[in-house]
Amino acid sequence: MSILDVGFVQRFVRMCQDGWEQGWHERNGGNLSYRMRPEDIEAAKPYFTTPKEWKEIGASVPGLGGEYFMVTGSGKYFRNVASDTADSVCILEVDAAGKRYRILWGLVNGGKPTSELPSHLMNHEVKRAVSHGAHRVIYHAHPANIIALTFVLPLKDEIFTRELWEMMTECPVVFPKGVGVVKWMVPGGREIAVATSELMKTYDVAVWAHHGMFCSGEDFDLTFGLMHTVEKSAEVLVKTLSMRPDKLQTIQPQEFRDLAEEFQVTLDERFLFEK
Ligand code: 2HA
Ligand code: ZN
Repeated sequence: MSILDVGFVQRFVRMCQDGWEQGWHERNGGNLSYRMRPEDIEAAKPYFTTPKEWKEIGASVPGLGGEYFMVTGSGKYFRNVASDTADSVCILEVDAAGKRYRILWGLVNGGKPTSELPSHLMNHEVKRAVSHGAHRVIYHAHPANIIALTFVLPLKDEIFTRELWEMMTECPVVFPKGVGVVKWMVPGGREIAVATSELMKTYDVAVWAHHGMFCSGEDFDLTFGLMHTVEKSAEVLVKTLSMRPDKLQTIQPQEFRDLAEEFQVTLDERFLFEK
């Protein structure tokens, strides 16, 4: 047995590999974090090394005091996570106040957790609260089609949500709450973390203009599937806009309402405006 045989570690590694194979993680692009369950901590504990020193998170997350996370490393490549897991990712513990962290396993050749740690942890704090503990995965990637759309669509939640919903019938069922959009900001800092976590109170998806996307979910499959669905829809929109700037036909507001009733999801009327 090694820590690489533990279930959550295998699912974490597989998700990194899946994202790499989608082409969403050029070079060191993107990052992934997982809030560990008590049974994950128990299973991983025998492999923990001597804790590293406590470091500042760069954000305050009191709602995550004492929680453990597996996260990708800053500057590490998703491409290498499967072949060199212990070099590429780490397990960290957040202190009781939610201000500092320390590494308990991984990043064996040195390094730090993801440069987007403030965004990840602030998103986890919000999602843990609003989902009553259900959400555990925060995923950041650089999918090309959603990024392309941030150059041609107004950076408004209503516009992005409606356009993405129209492109594939399953979309309103997969992300009924819609998507939020963050204007261009310097990545890695507190400001973009605050803006993103504000959107995460409402949405499970935040688009970062000219950069990429953040998704939140209960487990690895749901969170990867969410990123995959939004990006697929964005791809259809890019293809459609490339063929002709206006749609000849599309799904209508009343048809969305019919869909919502059949699939028992609630769609905010904010997104069902008449055009
Ligand atoms: O390089 O994606 O946003 C990691 C990132 C920063
Ligand atoms: Zn990024």
